[in-house]
Amino acid sequence: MKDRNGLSRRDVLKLAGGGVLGAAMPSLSHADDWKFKLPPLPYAEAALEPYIDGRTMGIHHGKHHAGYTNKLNAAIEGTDLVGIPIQDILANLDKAPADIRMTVRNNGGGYANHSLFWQVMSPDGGGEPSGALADAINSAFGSFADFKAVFSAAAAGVFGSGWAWLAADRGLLSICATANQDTPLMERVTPIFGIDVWEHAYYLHYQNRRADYIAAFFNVINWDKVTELYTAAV
Ligand code: MN3
Repeated sequence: MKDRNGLSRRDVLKLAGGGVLGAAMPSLSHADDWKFKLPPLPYAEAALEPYIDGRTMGIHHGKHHAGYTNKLNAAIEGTDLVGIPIQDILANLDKAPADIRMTVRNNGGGYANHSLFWQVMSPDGGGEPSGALADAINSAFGSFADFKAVFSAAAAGVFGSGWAWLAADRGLLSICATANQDTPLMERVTPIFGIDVWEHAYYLHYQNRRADYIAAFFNVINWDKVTELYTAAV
């Protein structure tokens, strides 16, 4: 059942639990509580060197990701989207007001994509997954080496700016690519890791050598975190 805003009863319950009531009665000190916050990097900017340089990480997080976050907040301020979790906003872009829909798509996607991206990298990363995720990768792609080849080709094949993803649709793993800041969340599929292939992610260190950046990325993948996300998604 949909109300006049196109929200189902379930959406409205989510809204009530997600902070709209709080946003309607702001206190002075909590007036900004509804805003999406830039998550801190879970390691030092230079921690992923030599694979990803600290200056790139600093600009990428402190300027690009911060920019998406601020523009997303500015776009949704005062709208019905306040208080809705980002994955629900992105899965229901058709319900966003038409005049801000593209801004929310680009900056909400950028906010969500980078929030995931920092988590799936680690200075202690690399190697191969084990356990349930390894089984799922072997089952879907044949072997880890086959998976790596297909994923790397997807990332190399993005024309212009975008992402390549490993996504879990219930138990089923798939590799896909998206343009700009689009995300599998828009298709209600859960990304469990992805690589940013916008030039801002690698140009300072790798210039036009995107393939070298993709190869280096495999040395910092945080498979423990990806396994956790996979387990949560299935
Ligand atoms: Mn980026």
